[in-house]
Amino acid sequence: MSHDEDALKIAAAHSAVALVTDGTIVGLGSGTTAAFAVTELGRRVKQGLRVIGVPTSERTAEQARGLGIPISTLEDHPVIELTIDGADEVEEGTLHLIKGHGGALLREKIVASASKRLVIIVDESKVVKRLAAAHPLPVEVVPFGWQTTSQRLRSLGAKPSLRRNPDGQPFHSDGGSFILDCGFESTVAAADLAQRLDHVVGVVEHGLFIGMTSEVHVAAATGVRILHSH
Ligand code: A5P
Repeated sequence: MSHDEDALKIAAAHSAVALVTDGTIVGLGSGTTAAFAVTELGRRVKQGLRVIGVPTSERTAEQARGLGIPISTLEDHPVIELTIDGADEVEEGTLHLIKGHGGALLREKIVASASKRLVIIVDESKVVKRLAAAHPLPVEVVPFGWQTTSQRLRSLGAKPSLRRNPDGQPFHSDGGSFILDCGFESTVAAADLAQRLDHVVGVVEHGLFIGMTSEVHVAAATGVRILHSH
């Protein structure tokens, strides 16, 4: 990761964390950009800001604990005022997203769906005209019979590849699922594909976040611009 890329992630993260006010229940996203937001939130908590964080992954929970950010669960805080999270791709205009490159998409989607406001932080390279043209779509599947599920995804036009750890073993999400990274050769109509994926037996969740984004803080060398959903 270059210094410049980190600087953009930090700029987007700080822009979003500036929205957090005293007493807010905040959803804490996962991934490298969201980690910068958690760091900034930790800094403000040390200065006296009172918040409760609901983390979207074990890794984020550990980071938040280490920074002294009080954390809780959806059981205790079923409604989250504001969630700040990263994304792999943001579709221009619609603000539909691809998430899950970091493997936390299920918990991220559950927290996002419980949030009044979903604020996405990205650098400008992640804003695209069409989703899934450049990056695969992560689809979380039950390990049992995953090959059968993979075949079903092929019939929807996907080219699924089982995500593996560096040691060659299958990657497991925090919930113990596998992830199939699905490339698509032809253009994807994201909302339509999401609906189809919702009905595939064996799919736990997929990384298409349709109509969930409230705003996107996009960092470029010239500054941070904010895209709003309509
Ligand atoms: C985690 O599962 C993902 O959804 C991340 O939010 C997404 O991959 C963005 O990650 P980076 O900020 O590390 O690029």
